[in-house]
Amino acid sequence: MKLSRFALLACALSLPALLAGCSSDMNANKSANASASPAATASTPATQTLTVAERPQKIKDQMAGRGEEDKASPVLKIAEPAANATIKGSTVRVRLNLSGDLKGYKPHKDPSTKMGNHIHVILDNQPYEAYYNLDEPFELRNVSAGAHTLRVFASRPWHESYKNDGSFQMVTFNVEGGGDPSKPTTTAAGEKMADNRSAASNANAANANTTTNANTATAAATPEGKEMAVSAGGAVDKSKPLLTYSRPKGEYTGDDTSAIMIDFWLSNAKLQSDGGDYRVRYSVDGGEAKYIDKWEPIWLAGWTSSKGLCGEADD
Ligand SMILES: [Cu+2]
Repeated sequence: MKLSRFALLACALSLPALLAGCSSDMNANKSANASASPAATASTPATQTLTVAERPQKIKDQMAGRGEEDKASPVLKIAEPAANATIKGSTVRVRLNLSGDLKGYKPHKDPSTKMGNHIHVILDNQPYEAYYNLDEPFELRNVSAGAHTLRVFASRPWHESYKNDGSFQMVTFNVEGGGDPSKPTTTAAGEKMADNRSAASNANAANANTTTNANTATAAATPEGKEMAVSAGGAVDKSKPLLTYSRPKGEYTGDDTSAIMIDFWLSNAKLQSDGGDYRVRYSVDGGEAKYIDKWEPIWLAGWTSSKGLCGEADD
């Protein structure tokens, strides 16, 4: 059998990236450490030795082809939902305004390559989904009742985020009523945003908080879903250091497996080589912890193939 299919799934990879030295303050993705790994059971792959590699030539060529666009400073504003809005029902409409020094940057999916600039949209602490056409609202359907956090940031066709001020935005909102917790939250196109398995208990936690102290209503545990374990990080606090995980995600095949990018967004934290105090720690498949000291994507080479059981779309 030819193993031509490499699968590296966000849910199977368990690639925790956290800000070392501030773990008690870290809001997001702490639970990645503990995420269940249903994949890679069929065969034991060869020992994987990952090394930091150069940015792949294919990406360098794409950057060169984009000219000035790659140096754009896109600024996003979340027009909907409004901060602290209460939304009745279970459908949440997301609308974004894009401005800034764009240098031609425009989200758009090329129909032939199925690629293009896009926005990463993250509900609570879930893997992102891609948003390509800002002229149409991005709908979250079957959103569970309770407090939610929405995070967005501008991305390139190869999923590397723009890291300028204003590219990242975050808003907290509340859903009253909510959807069917036995079914996942999806986009209008049916892509899964959250599986809601833990939504019910989180909604209860939110209610408990509301009863005791209205101010802490949004500080309830963030709902988790998909294959991620429930985060022990607590609710997102905009004033604290926050790492928002972005890549890798989905399935990597063929050429794309030669080097795989780790990319994330940092708020309220500067890494050591950028003149700050923080380091980002990551490990792959529970392996040795490594550090990132400069806020830029890294590419890792040396992946062995493994088959995943949960198929995520790679966008
Ligand atoms: Cu992307």
